[in-house]
Amino acid sequence: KFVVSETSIGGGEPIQTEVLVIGAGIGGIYAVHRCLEEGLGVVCLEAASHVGGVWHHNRYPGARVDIESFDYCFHFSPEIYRDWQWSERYAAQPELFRYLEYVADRTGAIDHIRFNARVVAANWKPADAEWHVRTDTGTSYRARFVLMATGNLSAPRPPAFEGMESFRGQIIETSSWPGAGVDWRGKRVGIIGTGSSGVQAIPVIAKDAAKLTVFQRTANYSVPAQNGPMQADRHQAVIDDVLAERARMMDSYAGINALIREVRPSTDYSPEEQQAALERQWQEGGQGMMAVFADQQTNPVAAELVSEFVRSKIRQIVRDPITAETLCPKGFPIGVRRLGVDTDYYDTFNRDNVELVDVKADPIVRITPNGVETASGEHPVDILIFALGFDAFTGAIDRAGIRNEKGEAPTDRWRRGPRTLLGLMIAGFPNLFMVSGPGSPSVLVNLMLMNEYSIDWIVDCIKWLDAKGARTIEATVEAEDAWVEEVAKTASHRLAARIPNWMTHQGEDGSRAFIPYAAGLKAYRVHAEGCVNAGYAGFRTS
Ligand code: N01
Repeated sequence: KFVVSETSIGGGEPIQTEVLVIGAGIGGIYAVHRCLEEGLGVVCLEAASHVGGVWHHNRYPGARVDIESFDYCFHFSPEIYRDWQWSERYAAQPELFRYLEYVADRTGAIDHIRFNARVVAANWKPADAEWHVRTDTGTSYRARFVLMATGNLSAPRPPAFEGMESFRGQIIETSSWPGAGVDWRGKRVGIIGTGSSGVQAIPVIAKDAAKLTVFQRTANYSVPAQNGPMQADRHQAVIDDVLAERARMMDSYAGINALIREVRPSTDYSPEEQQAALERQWQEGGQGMMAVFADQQTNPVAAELVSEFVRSKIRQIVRDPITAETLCPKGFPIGVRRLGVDTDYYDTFNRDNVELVDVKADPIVRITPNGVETASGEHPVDILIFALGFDAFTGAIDRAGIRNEKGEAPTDRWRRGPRTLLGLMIAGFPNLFMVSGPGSPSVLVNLMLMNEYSIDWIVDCIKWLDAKGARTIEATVEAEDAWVEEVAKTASHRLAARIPNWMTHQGEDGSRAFIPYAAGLKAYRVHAEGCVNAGYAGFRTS
């Protein structure tokens, strides 16, 4: 029902549209819906055969959201919110995928999405004040505006291990899990990568594999989700007034209920009270572990208190002391990398069929025909799974082949980190909008809410341009410079900005920049709305 191949509409003449949306994930679906509401001509191009974005591609076993489902869904429509019943506190990938199909269908967005259409080139033509866009099937589009709804974590980081081509078994990436499924029952499985994807997949695969070998480079902090059926009363409380809830969440740091709480600095508590608060949070489960104390993301002592609590849990759960110690994250505090939210992750290492290989101490040398060779010897496997993460933030932007009138790519000037105005536009690239791009709170907050906010801002901006009879809008270099400075300033006191991870940009000149805007959604809105109220200050129109 949902598959409309782009080739079926391809033709010689470019297809004209006012707005061209790239990507039919969470952002793309909502962007199409908002354009339709405002009467803007819109086409959405999606490389995959279905909507869903990351929730289509990341079909690995155990994949589920790490923010509670009644938060991690669209809030713009009380009717849609009311009519979709989540079955679990943390919905699994198949349910999230069905939900996004449902919203695309219910809003009518689906009729404006062309599937199997990967954008390979987008060139700004100043004479026409239009973007000329081409897909991999050769179909061309001319659009006044391009909206990059391509996601920050959508371009997989491909495995590049020596000897991969010699492997005789099956190679799989969590970020592009085969639609037909994978049968690992009774097989020897190896998995490389223990980030959010790895910690979710490992417990599920371990249950049926003959043997699971986990190759861990950096131990990551993870906490139990304490998943279960959706708590109907909590869900109902939101249904009763969805728009008030939306406003409340937009007025918070992250738009995540587990993080909206009055907390005091760790120094306000006695050691016993600190441990009791941490234990309560462990039993509650989920991302709330990031917000037990007000100072845990800025004060190294508070951060270490929470970190050591989680390490003590790992040591309690994992029976073999050497394995437990290898699983204990060290050298960086909890929260500076994305916190894993799991079901039975640490307990999985008590199973007889699970082996942990510390590839920092025992590095991977190459992939062999039979498995993975580390310095200490060969680990034979039948299936090798890579959970290596993403070319975050810039990967999807680079892959779309965007060029301005000078032939520059958006990231050409990003050698010391992304340069954007509000994570929405890039100087030198008129009429090109990014949805929740680098320099917005993006991955630090609930992306459902973030995308709604970003897209509402963009659509309002297009309406404003139309009302004043302008054809183009572009960020000025000065405003972009000022925003880059603001982003750096807000990150400067955060521990996360000091530790290399996928949220930090490492420049070849040794520079390091924290990519998201770190002061949260509420503070971001002050800037984004201040800009609008000042007549789109920092933007130039023509
Ligand atoms: O990727 P990651 P992810 N040799 O980059 C390892 C979101 N997400 O897909 O840390 C050996 O976190 C790497 O090791 P190291 C969420 O925002 C959300 O798991 O670089 N190992 C690391 O262990 C998340 O943060 C959900 O030393 C290598 C792993 O691969 C983000 O996506 C679920 C290696 C990559 O971890 C990314 O998560 C899933 C090598 N050469 C993802 N190269 C939910 O909502 C890399 N690694 C629950």
